[in-house]
Amino acid sequence: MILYRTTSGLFVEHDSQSHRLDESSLDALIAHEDLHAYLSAVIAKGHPASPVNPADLLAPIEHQEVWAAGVTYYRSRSARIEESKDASGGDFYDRVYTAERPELFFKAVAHKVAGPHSNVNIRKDATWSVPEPELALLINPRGHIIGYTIGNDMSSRDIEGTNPLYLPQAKVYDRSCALGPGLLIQKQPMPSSTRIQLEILRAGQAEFSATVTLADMKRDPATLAEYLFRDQSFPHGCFLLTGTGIVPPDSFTLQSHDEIRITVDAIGTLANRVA
Ligand code: DO4
Ligand code: MG
Repeated sequence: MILYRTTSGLFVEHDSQSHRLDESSLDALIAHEDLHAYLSAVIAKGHPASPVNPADLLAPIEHQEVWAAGVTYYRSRSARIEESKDASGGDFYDRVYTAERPELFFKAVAHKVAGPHSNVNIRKDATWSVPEPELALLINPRGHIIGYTIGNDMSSRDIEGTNPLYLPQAKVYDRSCALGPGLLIQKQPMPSSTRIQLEILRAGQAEFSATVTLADMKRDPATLAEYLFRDQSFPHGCFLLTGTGIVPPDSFTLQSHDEIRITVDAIGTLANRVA
C-alpha cells in the first residue's frame, strides 16, 4: 500500500484503488502505533475515491527531519576517493566504507524538500552537480522502519571534493533533496533484488542512465536506523536516505532543465526537473 500526500489530503492506494483518509496529518500517521493496520482497515472499508492525480502530489513530509547515510556502496566510495584526491580526502572515504560506524549526516527539513514533478536546485556557486538516487527509509518516533520512499540527495561534487569538511555546503541548500512520489508502507524489509534506476534526460533525450540493486548496499538499513536513533530523538519520526550506488561519469554535470527520473521497484518514479 502506498500513502500519498496531495493538495486535497492524504490517500492510500492499494490494488490500483485509492482511498481518502479522514486523518489530515501525516505527522499523526507516522506516529501511529500501527500505521499498516490503520491503513489496512481504511482499505477494508472499501470506499474507493478517484485515482490520485500525479499533478496534485506533494512531498510526503511534514515535520520529519531528513538524514542521509554516505558511502554505503562501493561505487560511492570510489567516486569520492577520486574527486577528493587533490585534497587528500580519499582515505576518509575508504575508512568509513569499512568502519563499523556509518557516515550519517543531516540533509533537510520539509521546506528544503522538493516534491514530485517540482524543481530541484543546483547550487549557483557549484560547477559539478549530480543527483544521488537513494532508497529512503521512513522511521517512526520509536525508531522502527515503517515504510520506504525514493530520495534524491542532490550533491555538489566540486565543493565536497575540494575538502570533505565542506560536505554540509555540498549537500544542504534549498531544494537539494527530493522525496516521493508516495510512501510504501510495509513492515518487511525491501528485498535485496529491489532495483534503483536513474535516468537523466536533457531536452527529452537520455543523457545518462544506470541501475543498481539493494544487494550492492554494504549496510543493513536497520543498522543505519539504529545508529541514527542513538542518543537522538525524533518526535515526528524521520527519513533516512541510504546512500547512492550510482554516480555518473566524472565528465557529467547537471544543467538547468534536465529531468531526473528515479524509479524504485514497488514504490514508483520520482521525477524532478533542475530549476
Ligand atoms: O561522504 C559523502 C556523502 C556520501 C553520500 O551522500 C552517498 O554515498 O550517497
Ligand atoms: Mg548520498
